[in-house]
Amino acid sequence: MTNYQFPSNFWWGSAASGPQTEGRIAGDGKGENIFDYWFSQEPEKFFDQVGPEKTSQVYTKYKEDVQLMKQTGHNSFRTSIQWSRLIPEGTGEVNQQAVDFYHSYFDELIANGIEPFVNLYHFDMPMPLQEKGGWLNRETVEAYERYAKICFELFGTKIKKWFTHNEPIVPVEAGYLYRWHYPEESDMKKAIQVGYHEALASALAVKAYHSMALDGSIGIILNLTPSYPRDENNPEDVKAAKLADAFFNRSFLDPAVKGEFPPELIAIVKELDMVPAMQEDDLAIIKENTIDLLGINYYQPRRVKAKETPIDHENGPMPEDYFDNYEMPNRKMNPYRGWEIYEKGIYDILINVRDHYGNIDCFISENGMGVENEARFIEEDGMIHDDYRIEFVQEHLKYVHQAIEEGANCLGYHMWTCMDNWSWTNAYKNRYGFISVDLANDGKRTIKKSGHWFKKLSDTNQFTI
Ligand code: BGP
Repeated sequence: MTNYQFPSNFWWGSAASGPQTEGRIAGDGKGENIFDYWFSQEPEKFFDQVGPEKTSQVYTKYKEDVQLMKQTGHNSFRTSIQWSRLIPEGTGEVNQQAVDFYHSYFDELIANGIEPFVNLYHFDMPMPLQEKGGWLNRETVEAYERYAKICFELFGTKIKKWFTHNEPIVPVEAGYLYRWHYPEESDMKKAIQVGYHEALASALAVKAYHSMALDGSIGIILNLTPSYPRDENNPEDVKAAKLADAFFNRSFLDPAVKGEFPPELIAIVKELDMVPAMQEDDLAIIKENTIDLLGINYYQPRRVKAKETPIDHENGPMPEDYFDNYEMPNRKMNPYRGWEIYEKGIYDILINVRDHYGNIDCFISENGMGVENEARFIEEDGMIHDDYRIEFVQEHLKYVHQAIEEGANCLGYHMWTCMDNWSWTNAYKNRYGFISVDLANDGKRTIKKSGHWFKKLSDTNQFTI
């Protein structure tokens, strides 16, 4: 048996987002974002046709939910403000009901000993801004900067941990490369512009926050997918993995932490003649306004080999022109989500941040396992016995522990997610929470076995296996 002991002030908790949990009620003043709009147009694209207005009703149930967070050992919890709730048109009027809601939600958390971590953007572009191009349009960067400042002014004395974006690569790849999310385009030039504007918007928010001297920290949350070459001794595979890493990880990690885009990516963008539209001071703004704190979402690795398949010139260019994805034989999979489970990846990320990113303050801001039809694991006590989730967390925490022992500056671990929530087009297909949500029964909440286990872990700061 080995005992894994964590630092005494370690952040234990979970993450969620506004659009995936709050829901909408008549008269709440919320404006439409791209997911509300997309669902209204094409509900068949969402699992079981469950849309974002339903979700887990946190807007009305947050007091009950905070008690459940307490019972599952949370000392911290991340959610996001919905831009389209706070400023329904994206620009212009602030919705007072939203201000009251977020104040009350955050107060409830604080009063119960749970520190709220607040993110500003979680894929939820207000529709009036999307109609003018969304992140493609420079005006969105300005509107976002104003929105960020309003958030800091309204909630800055209460909230001490801010994040500019969650997984900014997702709007790039999902909206403008692989057609997973609205506006379902595939256009490298647009994708580059979107990514560039998001990185710039982040730096502008960091700048605004620091100028207000608010006695907290600001960071960004990135989904880092370590890129492993098929064969470490094959230079072509290694090169392919490096380029995949530049596209999907360093594209945001480098500007956020070092203030510079990776040279490999700049070279590709120039070679493609797709340098984004920029203004004179932009690069200086990015250089001078780097983050204080890095949130790391880790779900799966990326395995890569040298390009073997022909380049699709008709539909390109695409990142995959520079590498092929590699399916490693015998890899461990989460079959429901189709993602590989590779626990050591979390260690490799933390060591990379230690060695190449100045060992910046960081924490695991998401990690988790989505499983379909968890009702089959309900036992006589009425509880979902999700032993697989406990094992998943333990196996990842072993590696987090090892990285900390070796000097990584990892300050906490947040699970995705607190209670089952709405997963974009997958809606409620895969469940991730410590707490189940029964959609057929007015969203009734029940703590899963993993939630009780997590409480013990958080109370004692350790586990033994
Ligand atoms: C992350 C997102 C979350 C969440 C999670 C699970 O990428 O930050 O919003 O959804 O992944 O993924 P999915 O919902 O696609 O199953």
